[in-house]
Amino acid sequence: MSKVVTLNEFILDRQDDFPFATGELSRLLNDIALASKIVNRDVNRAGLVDILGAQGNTNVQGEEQQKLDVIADEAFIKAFENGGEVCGIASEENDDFVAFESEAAMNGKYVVLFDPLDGSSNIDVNVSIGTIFSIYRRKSAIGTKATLEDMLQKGTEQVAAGYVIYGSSTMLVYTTGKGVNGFTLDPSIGEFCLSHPDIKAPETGRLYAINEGNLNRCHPGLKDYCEYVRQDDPSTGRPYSGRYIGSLVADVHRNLIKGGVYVYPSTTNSPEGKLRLIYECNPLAFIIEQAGGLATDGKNRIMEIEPKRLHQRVDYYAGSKQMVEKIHECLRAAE
Ligand code: P6P
Repeated sequence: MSKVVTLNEFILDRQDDFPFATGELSRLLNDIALASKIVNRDVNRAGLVDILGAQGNTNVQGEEQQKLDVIADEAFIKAFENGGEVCGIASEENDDFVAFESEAAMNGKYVVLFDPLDGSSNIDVNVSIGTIFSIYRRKSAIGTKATLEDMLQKGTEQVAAGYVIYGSSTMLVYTTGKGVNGFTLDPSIGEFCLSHPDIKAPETGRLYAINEGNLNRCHPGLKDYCEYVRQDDPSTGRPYSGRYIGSLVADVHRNLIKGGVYVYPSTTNSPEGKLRLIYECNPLAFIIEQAGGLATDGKNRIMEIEPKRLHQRVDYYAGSKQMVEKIHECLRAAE
């Protein structure tokens, strides 16, 4: 039986991956892992304790805040504020960014942008949900309060990114720009253990994740793509399959492992798209590109988009390289 490598051991072994880092990024990744274990515990108890059902508030997106959303948001903010590596955060659940005010935090080198619990509408029906995080070096001076400019950096500036999927098992998947590695939580020891080293997304696949209910309200090229996947894959003679979980992290994770594509286009209802650039699309794009896939807005790399607003939304086409390229072909042909 091969040696169990815990996340902590892996991060320490890979310390040299972070040039000039003196351990802060390692400690920050461990803080995220700890907060994920706390959220995992609450997600697993959701059906038992009175934390199901809406908190009664609505978040900045106008979505009813589930109690677990709020619990997860608070758990991660507390971990970042107390960890001493982070000077400020921006959360998909909060209207504005937060610049921490303690002296220790203001000396933090990093900012974290995150979606504490994506897919939360699935909580009540026990479908996998996820946390998504993105880590940047601050641009403002050490010792000062974090600024909006710290939060609005291009995805190419990320120093690390990842997600936690609370599913049949709980996994933490992250990259620091040196490949993608996945860790599965072993509840018997409370440790994330290396289970998916060096994840590479298959160049192509048979699974496509799109809400076909939007087809009459989005780019006509997507109708052509959905017509294309109704035929067998010409290169294998095998049929495609639609797999849309309605939980971004779960769809993206499956496509990374098995090959596939996830699409959320802008529609007449959501002219800018639904998914948020800095909390969801950029961190997942970093992971997907590091695993050999593509993540675009239908034309350009997601990570090249200059963010203008915290809650900016974008069109999102992400997953196996050849499948994203095929969609680009359909979009161009229909223009
Ligand atoms: P729709 C969840 O709210 C989410 O942001 C993603 O996790 C998911 O892929 C998408 O929205 C589902 O949206 O409009 O198809 O229900």
